[in-house]
Amino acid sequence: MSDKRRSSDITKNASQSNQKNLLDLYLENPDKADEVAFGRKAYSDRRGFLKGLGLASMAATLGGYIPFHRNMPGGLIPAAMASGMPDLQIQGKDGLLILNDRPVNAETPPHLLDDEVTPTARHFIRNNGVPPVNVDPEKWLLTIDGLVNKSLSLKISDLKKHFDVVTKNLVLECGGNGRAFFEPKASGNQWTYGAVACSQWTGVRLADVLKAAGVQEEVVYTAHYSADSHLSGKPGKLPISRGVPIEKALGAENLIAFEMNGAPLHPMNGAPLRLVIPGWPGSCSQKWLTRIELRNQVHDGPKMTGKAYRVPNHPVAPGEKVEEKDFAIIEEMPVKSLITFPENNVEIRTDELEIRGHAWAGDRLVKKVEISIDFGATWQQATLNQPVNQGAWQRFKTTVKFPQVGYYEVWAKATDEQGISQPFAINWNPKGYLNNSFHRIAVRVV
Ligand SMILES: Nc1nc2c(c(=O)[nH]1)N[C@H]1C(S)=C(S)[C@@H](COP(=O)(O)O)O[C@H]1N2
Ligand SMILES: [Mo]
Repeated sequence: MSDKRRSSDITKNASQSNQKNLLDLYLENPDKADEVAFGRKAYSDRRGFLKGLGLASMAATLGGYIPFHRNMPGGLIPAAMASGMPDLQIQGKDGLLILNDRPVNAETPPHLLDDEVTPTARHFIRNNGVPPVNVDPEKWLLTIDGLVNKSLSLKISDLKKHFDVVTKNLVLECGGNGRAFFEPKASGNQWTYGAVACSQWTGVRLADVLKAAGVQEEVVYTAHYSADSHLSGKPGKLPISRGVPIEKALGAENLIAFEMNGAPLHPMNGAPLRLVIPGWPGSCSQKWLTRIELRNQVHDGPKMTGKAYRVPNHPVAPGEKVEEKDFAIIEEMPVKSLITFPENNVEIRTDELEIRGHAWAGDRLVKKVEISIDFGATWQQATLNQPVNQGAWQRFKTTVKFPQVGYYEVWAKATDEQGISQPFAINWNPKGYLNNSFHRIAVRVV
């Protein structure tokens, strides 16, 4: 049909990018691409015309309301994406690469994460469902209930009025960051390096709010609920509802946040209210937060059970089948580092080069970062800053000297305060979580 012809017209443009991106997906399978970008609801609606969630998410993606949306055929590549650009254009986001999966999932190339505080435009997006639309921050309500002395129902203005408002730089990293490098392949978003960020969050301490409600003796776990909807469009079906042990929840580092980087949260990063639970998988940090329930058992909401955000509780060989009873919930994230300067594949004409990046280690401190330019034969220690607050990443910096022209790889290795270092090899697990192997970049000295 004519849709097909439109697609093939731009094949040349698209093939310039070797990134698996939404444009490629449109070329391969326009209906699937609609589903990926705008949700299953939009996909079916576009047979008729775009409306509701589908229209709202398309408008958000394309950066504006679409007056003639009724005329847009299903599976048509929006021209905004078809100009040979590898990036999905999302209003307020810049330079992110879209991954081939469900409604908007986008990561940040490492060299765009060079800032101490990640700009909102470069904060990755990981959605399991379809974000809520027509959000009114003034009317937004957060409920704290379950095993509490007194249930609370709080507006954002109540949070600001009754609790300390604090600002912290906090690392969020998806548990599946680095999944693309697993062999055999693990299913799920093929994140490379960029499902991590350290923005500056403003909000109230989760602990203060829970204590105000009164945490009862038998509480062991939190359960987080939100206003996004399931891809199936089934009312009441939750895309994700995770929680953390109460001991972690009561840590002073965790926020219920209403601002990032001095402005209201970005719609794709959870506006108007979200949790930020640094040091643990990003999935613990519920976006579009509406309710926290305190429970006397480990939470069993969607993505808490089975293989989701779980890893084998004993070492396994690559490709080995693991029984479900042998999986354990991921808690603290492992030590990791990222080289943010220079960009991978640089060519330089000098023999000295500054190397910069960040390192982080769950709830622990990073003790040292080492750099190698000889495939790990020798290492030199980089200078390493203390975190600006608990939960922030730590800047590292050093200058390396290349002995002669040629091809080099710069490797980074961080070690945490317990003496645990990043491994060279990937710790394979069925769902591809927790890849904290060295970050490597290529440098050509010419
Ligand atoms: N309500 C809701 N919260 C959510 C998610 C989601 O799909 N829905 N995704 C989680 C996952 S898996 C991650 S890694 C982080 C990503 O946060 P970001 O999109 O702001 O980068 O949000 C978490 N919170
Ligand atoms: Mo995630």
